[in-house]
Amino acid sequence: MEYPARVMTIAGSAAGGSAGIQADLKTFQELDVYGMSVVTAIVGRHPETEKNVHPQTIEAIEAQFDTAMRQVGTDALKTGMLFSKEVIDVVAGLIEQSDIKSVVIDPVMVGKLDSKLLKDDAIEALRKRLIPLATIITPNIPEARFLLDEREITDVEALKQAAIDLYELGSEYVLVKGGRLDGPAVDVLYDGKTLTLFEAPRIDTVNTSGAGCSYSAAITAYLAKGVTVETAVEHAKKFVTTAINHGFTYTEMVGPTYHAAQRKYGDAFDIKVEKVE
Ligand code: PXL
Repeated sequence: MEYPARVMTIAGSAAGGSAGIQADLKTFQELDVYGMSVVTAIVGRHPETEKNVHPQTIEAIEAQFDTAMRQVGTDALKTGMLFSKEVIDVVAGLIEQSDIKSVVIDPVMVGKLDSKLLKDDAIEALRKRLIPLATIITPNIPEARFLLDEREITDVEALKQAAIDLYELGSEYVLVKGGRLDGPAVDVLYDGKTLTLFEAPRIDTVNTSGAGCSYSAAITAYLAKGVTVETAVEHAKKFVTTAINHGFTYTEMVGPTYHAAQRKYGDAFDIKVEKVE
């Protein structure tokens, strides 16, 4: 038997099941890779105290990473919600000491339901310590703006320029996701030489909680399987677009994407891939 490729997520636990570790593990399972997790914090709002982020200790974070690496090892790693400068520094150290081939950094900052998922003083550590270790970073528009200079990003031209400028932070690839623009959902990939545009149709739904987590988890899964970054992004965008297309909600709150959609309903979407020299 050929064993599945191994993937690890270092991220927050989202109690509602749509985002964070839960979205990552569901995505990993759908794409037939062996998923492992390091929980950095638990996100769930207490009805009386209103406390929403419950950080784990550095000891607990290191223990999870060490256990997963010794029991299994990993081919690819993604990071999601890291929350504090201290956690970012520790995670950067763990990555530096490992020989993990592919590292996907999703610079998670704010959740769909407006949870603050990164402390203000952590942004410098993200920029200086973690992003230079990345194979690929996957900011959405608010995250790209925050990592740059708060510039406006209101069209695909600005998305391309943001990708070019973010490349200076030292990752091998930058993927800036244009999901918040009007029109089709265009993402821009930059490798220091070539801009590649990935376009999917816009889907009219509010139930996209965890879409970004699931997208970067799918990229991680495909990289673990050994495809190129460009192919990983294309396949992952197809996966997440299909999951968004079948998004739903159990309540009046913003609901999850449907991770099983591609398996159950097949690929509904072709991703248009266009290279710009
Ligand atoms: O979707 C961003 C996100 C990431 N990680 C965790 C979250 C959320 C959004 O709520 O809770 C743990």
